[in-house]
Amino acid sequence: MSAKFVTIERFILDNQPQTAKGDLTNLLYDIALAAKIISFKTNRAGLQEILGQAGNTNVQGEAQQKLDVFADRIIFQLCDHPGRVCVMASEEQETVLHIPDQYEKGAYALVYDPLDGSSNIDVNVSIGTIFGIYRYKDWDLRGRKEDVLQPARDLVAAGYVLYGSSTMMVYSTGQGVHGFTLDPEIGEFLLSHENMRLPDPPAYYSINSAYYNRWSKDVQSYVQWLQGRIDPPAPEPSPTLSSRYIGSLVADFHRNLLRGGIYAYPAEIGKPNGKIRLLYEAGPLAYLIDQAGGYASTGYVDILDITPDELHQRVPIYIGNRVLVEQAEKFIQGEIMVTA
Ligand code: AHM
Ligand code: MG
Repeated sequence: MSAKFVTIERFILDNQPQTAKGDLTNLLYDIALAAKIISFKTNRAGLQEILGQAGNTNVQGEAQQKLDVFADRIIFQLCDHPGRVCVMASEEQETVLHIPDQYEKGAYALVYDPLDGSSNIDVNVSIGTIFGIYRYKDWDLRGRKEDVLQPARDLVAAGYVLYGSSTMMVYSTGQGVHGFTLDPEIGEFLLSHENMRLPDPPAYYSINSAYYNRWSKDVQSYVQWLQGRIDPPAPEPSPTLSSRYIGSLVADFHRNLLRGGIYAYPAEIGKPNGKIRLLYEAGPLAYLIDQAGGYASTGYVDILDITPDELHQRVPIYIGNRVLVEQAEKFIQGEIMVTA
C-alpha cells in the first residue's frame, strides 16, 4: 500500500471550484512560497550574526534585516506583480500597500501579519505568519482601504504559517481547515493534517496570567473558572484544563487547535481593546476556528461580525472550543456573577 503524498499545490488545485479561474489558488500558492522563504531565513536567524561582519552586514556584504522586516517585504514582493491582488495591508505598515502602477491589479485584498510573536523572534521560540484574503469591494477603483476593512465573515480564505519544530502552513477556503508540513529536503509543503477539527474535551487554556491584576473582576472570575478554582452555579462545570502560554499567537492557537482549548487576550484596565489586532490576527484566526468547529468572541460579540473601522484596530479575544468561549461571554456580560 502506498502512502498518500499530496503537495500543497496539488491539494489547492484539486479543491478549487471547477468554475474558478485559479487566481485564489495561485495566490495561496504565492503565500506558500513566501512561507518557504521566510522559513529558511528563520532557520538561519542565529547564524546570520555569526557569519556576518560587524556593522550589520552579512558575508555577501548585504545589509542584515530584521526578520519581521524581511518577512514583510517578501510577502509584498511575491504578491505585488502576478495580478491576483488589488491591495494589501500589513501589521508592519501604517497605511495600505498599493499594487505598483506598472502591474495589473487582481480581485483579492490581502491582509497579513508577516511575523507574529515579536518577543519570541530573537530567542529561538516559535513564531508565525497570519494572513486573510478578501474579495475586492469596487472593481472600478484600484485597491483601497475599504477593500480590507471587511468583517472576517467575508474572508474568502485565511491561514497561518507556524515556524516551529517543523514549519506548517494551515489554511481554509471555507471548506474545512487543512494543514501541511514543510519537508525541508524537497522544499515542499505536504498534506499532513486534513480537515482539522477542535477536539472535545479541550486540554488547555492559554492566557498571560501575569496580567491578572489588570483584568476586571469578571475576567478574573472567568480565569479562575478555567483554572478549576471556582464552580459557579452554571450549566458548565469547571473544566479540567492544563495551562500553556508561549506568547506567540500562532503557536498557542495551533496547539489548541490540535488538542482543544482556549486562547484569550482580554481587555485590561486602561487598555479596553487588549492587544490583538482585528485585521491581521483575530479576524483570520476567527475564520479558521469557525471552520474547525470552534468560536471566537470579544466577550460581547462574535469576532467574525466586526467590521473594522481602522487598519490597526485591536480587540479583546477569546478563541477556541465553543463551550469555553461562550462561558467567557457569560462571565463578561454579567450572566454569571461570583461573589468573593
Ligand atoms: P506582536 O504582533 O507584536 O507580535 O504581538 C502579538 C503577540 C501574540 O503573538 C501573543 O499572543 C501576544 O502578543 C503576547 O503578548 P504578551 O507578551 O503581552 O502576553
Ligand atoms: Mg502580530
